Amino acid sequence: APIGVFDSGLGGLTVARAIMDKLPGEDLIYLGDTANTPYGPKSIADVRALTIRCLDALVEQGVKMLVIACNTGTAAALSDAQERYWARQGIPVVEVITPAATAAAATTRNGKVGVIGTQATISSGEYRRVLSVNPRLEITQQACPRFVDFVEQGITTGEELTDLTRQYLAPLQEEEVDTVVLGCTHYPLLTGVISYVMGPDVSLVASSEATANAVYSRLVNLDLLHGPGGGRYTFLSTSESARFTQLAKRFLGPEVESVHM
Ligand code: DGN
Repeated sequence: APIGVFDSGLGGLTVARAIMDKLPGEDLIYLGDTANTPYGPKSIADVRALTIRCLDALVEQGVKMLVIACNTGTAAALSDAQERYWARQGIPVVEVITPAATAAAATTRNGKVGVIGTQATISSGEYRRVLSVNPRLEITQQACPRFVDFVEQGITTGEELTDLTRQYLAPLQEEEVDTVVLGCTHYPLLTGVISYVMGPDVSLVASSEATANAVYSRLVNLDLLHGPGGGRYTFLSTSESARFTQLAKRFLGPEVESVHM
């Protein structure tokens, strides 16, 4: 059975990409809620309802595991999803916040961790909650609401973006964080400018990488690895597909030619 990967739109393709790279033998169904993207500015209650509806749709496709590839969706629906799918139906749920927080805790040397994400993700305080389990860590959060728009317009460099990045990241620099969690699916595409502004001594933790590692170990622990021979990918979106396919190139790379709706 395939792994079901959900995101509010396209950004989760960075997570899908990382899973495809680490687990080339697995089938994958991706569902992007492009009709309702972006989730970032919506209320937590709205994001929760939209997320559960999409996860239900993936369960109907017969997935063996759910991956909430969206940070905003995770922030809103994590505990509901664990209860609904894992506790009641035995379908494991992997999300993006815990793996990224764990990776950040392992990466930081001075204990000062910065978290950036959408407005809803930062307001939810979920990253802070998960990271605070470790009393050694000092956490600085910053919402970067305009980053998603830049990425979706294909702008990942340039003066305007660099200035905005300096502005957003100033509080993290003031606190002298040595590790930054890229707490949004779109931000791996901005690692160039974020690294440039933060400097070479600061580590960036992408939730996509950390999540793919978590998917791997969960599948092994539950004895659900398919093994070699799979690798069939299906990409679904909740709105018309032309823009999805065009933008998907930016996130997924060459495989995007095989996108079917
Ligand atoms: N996928 C969302 C996230 O990871 O927070 C970003 C896109 C959005 O819906 N704003």
